[in-house]
Amino acid sequence: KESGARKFQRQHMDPDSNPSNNSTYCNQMMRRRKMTEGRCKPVNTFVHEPLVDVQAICLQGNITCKNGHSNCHKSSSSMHITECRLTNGSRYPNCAYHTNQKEKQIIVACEGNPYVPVHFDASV
Ligand code: 139
Repeated sequence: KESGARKFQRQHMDPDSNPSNNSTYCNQMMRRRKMTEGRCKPVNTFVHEPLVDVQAICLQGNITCKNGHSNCHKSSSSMHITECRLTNGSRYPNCAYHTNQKEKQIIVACEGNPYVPVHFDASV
């Protein structure tokens, strides 16, 4: 079975690309990374930074997550990200997304030993 750490990497890591406002990025990536199977995942963020830099966030500022748990961490630096948001008229199985590039600090939840990202909480 896929581990939480691997699932985070599949859903949120894309270190080797920087989509130049490529409006098809999210439509392709949400499908390629299997977030349009069974339903259209409504919001998903991809991070364009080295995996080691995202894993290191687990050692950075500890904060409370949206669900009230205390295992969230905010990156000390801003990161290159792409936010994928389902378009208003989009209906499964035709999942269509808005693609938005941003540079923001990100908040992830970490778990395990090694203590690594398993959930994307927010960007700020
Ligand atoms: P999710 O199933 O939420 O978590 P995504 O992050 O991809 O999957 N876990 C925690 N979950 C929440 N809070 C904590 N403190 C947790 N600690 C451990 C994956 C696994 O992480 C575990 C859970 O038990 C779970 O098994 O918000 C809903 C989805 O939307 C995404 C992130 C999230 O899915 N999203 C939201 C973005 O990608 N970007 C945004 O800006 C907002």
